[in-house]
Amino acid sequence: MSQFAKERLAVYFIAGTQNTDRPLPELVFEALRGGVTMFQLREKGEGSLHNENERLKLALELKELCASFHVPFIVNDDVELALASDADGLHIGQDDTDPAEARGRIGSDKILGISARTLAEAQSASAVADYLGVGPMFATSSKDDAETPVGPERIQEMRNAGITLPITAIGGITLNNAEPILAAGADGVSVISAVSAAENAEAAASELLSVYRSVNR
Ligand code: TZP
Ligand code: MG
Repeated sequence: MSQFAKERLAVYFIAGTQNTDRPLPELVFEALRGGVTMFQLREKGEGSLHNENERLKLALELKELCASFHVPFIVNDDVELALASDADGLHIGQDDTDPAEARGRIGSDKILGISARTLAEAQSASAVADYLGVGPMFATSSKDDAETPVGPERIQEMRNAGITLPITAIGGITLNNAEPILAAGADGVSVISAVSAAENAEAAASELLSVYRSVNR
């Protein structure tokens, strides 16, 4: 596993072409200016790019943008794209590539994130992941096939059971509900709409960072 610092998870912005009417790099640039600490390209669902060359071109542009802010660039699900763009890491869900296979393909120096909704999933992912994405915390409209929300209690349950891996919470997280999630033992929050649908993405990112800092000082 890579030397992954959990502080990277403070404010994890996730987005794809489908989440904005504007050019994605423009939105990501604003989020980076606002202080997001990690970015994931999640090019998925209705309105997303399917052409391989277009996906790679976008990934390379976003990777460079993130690098200029010293922010890790993570690719969701698509191992080929992560490799082709030399992304800093890969994030996979329970129905995606097998975790051990994914780790083997990206190598030990890259960041591997795995979605875990249950304690059993978290325990099994802990063998190969650098961090866990736990959720959905709350109801969300950003993921078509999102399962029933588990709430911040699930993070507490994982911590009580001895899961020590860095955890980012995901699903329906906003400025107004981030604090109890961090208090429950999450190392940070992952958001799509709280930043991508905000009137001012930079301000939204910076306000989320302020909540993180107010809990972690
Ligand atoms: N995985 C679980 S919930 C979710 C993903 C990708 C969507 C999160 O989006 P939002 O807009 O922050 O609820
Ligand atoms: Mg998936």
